[in-house]
Amino acid sequence: MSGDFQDWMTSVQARVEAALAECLPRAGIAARLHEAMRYAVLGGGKRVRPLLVFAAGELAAAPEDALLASALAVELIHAYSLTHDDLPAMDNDVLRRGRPTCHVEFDEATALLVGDALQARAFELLAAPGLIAPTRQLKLLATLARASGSLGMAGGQAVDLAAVGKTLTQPELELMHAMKTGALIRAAVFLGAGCGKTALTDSRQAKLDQFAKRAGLLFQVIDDLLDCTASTATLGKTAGKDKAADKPTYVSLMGLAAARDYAESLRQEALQSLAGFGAKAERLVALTHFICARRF
Ligand code: GRG
Repeated sequence: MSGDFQDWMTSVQARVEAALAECLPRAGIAARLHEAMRYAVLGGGKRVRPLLVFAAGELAAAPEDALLASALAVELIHAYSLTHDDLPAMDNDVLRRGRPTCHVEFDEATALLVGDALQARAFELLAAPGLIAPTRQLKLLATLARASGSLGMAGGQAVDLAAVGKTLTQPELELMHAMKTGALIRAAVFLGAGCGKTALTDSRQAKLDQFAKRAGLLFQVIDDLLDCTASTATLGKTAGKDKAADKPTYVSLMGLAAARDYAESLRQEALQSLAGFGAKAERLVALTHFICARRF
């Protein structure tokens, strides 16, 4: 990782971290809920989706305030999804980011409400007046809503829950992940570039979307690899969960070596999609390598 990219990443993460802490309520009438929301969001996390928002924003010289609102919105949706995913009715996990999951630290009802409230807060932030031209802002809101809903993340989660104990074909597995993990990553990239004052040309937008789809899938294949190769201590969440829960993954479908090769081919495809953007795509290129090199 170049020093320049490391500096950029640290600076974006610090800005996002501070803004996340600022945008979530403290105390008040629903003090316990607010405390749990802060617990779910502020306890670590790589902030990959906010980094993608900011990196994609460089393609369109997007203004900082719109990028920050988009980054926060996407990260709050992500934090809500993890909180709900960990619930006993779903993945039933007790460890997240090296700490007890939200329902363990608080209780199940509170964890449900945390997800609900984070989702609402995400859209409230992205709807802030004056971020960008209203018609373009509406497009960002609609994109994030669609990516989060039954045709995106929530739908992918439903397919995932129904797939336990089944053997999926590669196209079926791919579609599930495109929805469950990929849709939000794709939305992060779309929002970042969409914050620019002028829209990308249709062909550039298509190339960027191609990148986002490959990067989303790459993120998931790496996640599957880490689940069976890394330790619980390194991951900060229970390792080996996919196998224990009899979940179809890229590793169960194709084996460890082939899953590694597949990740490498996805990396190459993602990078090829960015070729026409030149130096403006430098951060997205570095983030693609970062996604591959991540250890947790
Ligand atoms: C409950 C509606 C609903 C959806 C849940 C995202 C999700 C859908 C489930 C999480 C299951 C999972 C482990 C998916 C693999 C990819 C993924 C989202 C990993 C966690 O994201 P990271 O690595 O986490 O970005 P940090 O902690 O760094 O934010």
